[in-house]
Amino acid sequence: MPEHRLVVVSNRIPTGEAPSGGLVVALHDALKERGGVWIGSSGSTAEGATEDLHTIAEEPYQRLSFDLSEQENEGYYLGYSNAVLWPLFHHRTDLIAVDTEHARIYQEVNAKVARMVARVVGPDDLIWIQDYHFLPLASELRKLGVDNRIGFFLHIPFPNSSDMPALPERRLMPDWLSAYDLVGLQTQRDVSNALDFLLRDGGAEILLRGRLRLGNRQFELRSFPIGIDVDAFATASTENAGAGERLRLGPGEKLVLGVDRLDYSKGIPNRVEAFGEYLRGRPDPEQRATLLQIAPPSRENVEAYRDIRHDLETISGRVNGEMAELDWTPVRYIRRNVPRDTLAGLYRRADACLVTPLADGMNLVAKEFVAAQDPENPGVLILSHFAGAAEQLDEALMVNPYDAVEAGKAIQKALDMPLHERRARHLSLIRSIRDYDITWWTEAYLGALQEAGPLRGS
Ligand code: ADQ
Repeated sequence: MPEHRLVVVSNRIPTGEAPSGGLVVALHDALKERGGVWIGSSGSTAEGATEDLHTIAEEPYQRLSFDLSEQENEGYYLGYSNAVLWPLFHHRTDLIAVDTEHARIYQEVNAKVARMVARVVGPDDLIWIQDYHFLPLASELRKLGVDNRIGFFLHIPFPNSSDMPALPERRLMPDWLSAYDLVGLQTQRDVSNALDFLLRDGGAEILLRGRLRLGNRQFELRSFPIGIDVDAFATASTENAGAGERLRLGPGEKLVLGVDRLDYSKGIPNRVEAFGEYLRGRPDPEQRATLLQIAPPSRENVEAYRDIRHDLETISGRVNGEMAELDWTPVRYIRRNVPRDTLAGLYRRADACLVTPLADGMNLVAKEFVAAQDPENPGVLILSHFAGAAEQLDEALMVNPYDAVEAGKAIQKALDMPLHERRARHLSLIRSIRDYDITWWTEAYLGALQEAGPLRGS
């Protein structure tokens, strides 16, 4: 089958020379190999933003950016994407800020981006739309007569049917989704939530093998758990194995690590609470452990994000006030980005990693931690049932992040775990992340998109 040119659309486009970060690197590799175009917002707002696309790079593939106006950014990005869709899709319907004006602007920006994308695509291009910012993009492209193969990948969970009624625009969702040829989700749980919604409320019917029909459209719904570049992370971790020395931990002191964007879905305050439980309950009060939580703020213009920061600072202060000694601060909290190489070295030094989201599409930190371990002396992954990664990584210590006592016991168990058990668990985890790495993800997805129906001209 001929390779079709790839057109990727994502909310933000990487602007640097050498893109970093799992998803960005994966898409970069796929585009580099096939040639193609990546379209996304520049991240800067311009007054009265036009529909011009700016060329950021031509080689090894084209990168095109567009600007949004202040008002578009407010309505489409902060308002609808991050204060309606994000909380809804992460089971936080209490945080949804419904605003009809924001919903209107979200649709309008999708229509505008569709016009820009339509100008760029050729008849045989494969179009791959990323994430919840662009749910209606294919339906807008179809209105413009674009009949190319169009795929969508949702990086965050698909809401269950008890949360969906909180979305005023839910009746539009079946048309948004069915305008794609392939809707990719992270997990089986997401597929079953999406099927439940589309069959019960959306009027869709099942054909064969994940294929659905809605009106005169046929489309596919499947899970493609996203992975990481395992070798790149493993190499970075050995090359930066000294990163942990800068922490100046005491002799025998254990390191427990948390790495997340500061987001209420990640369960960071619950985790500090669990660490406090562990400290209070540890059988040997002489045993010292430090929780290093790296959590750079994100989306600070959205109110719920300011609240989570306040919660985290309060609880960290409380645990430290209660437990710290003159020469030991049990919770260290860093509110900035750490270079990826340093991060890889810290993962390797850590005795345990706490990945305890309350809801998460996949969670790449869990996979990065596993990739960074020394197989001879690996650390232990403590993983929430609510991370998408839990479907694959069942040899992690699984916890309920709402139960601080249980999670505290899991920390104790991780720090006491004998070497043979750590090795056996690590071996199973690393096999799983190698089998489903980032190259598998891009190839499996694009292969399925290419086969999702006959392409014109092929
Ligand atoms: P995120 O919610 O951003 O992604 P995650 O999958 O954990 O969550 O990815 C975060 C990335 O940022 C990781 O590569 C991590 O190393 C990096 N990172 C986090 N904190 C950092 C710090 N302080 N300094 C440097 N790097 C840091 C969304 C979904 C996830 C899904 C991904 C990919 O919410 O569920 O796994 O997309 O599909």
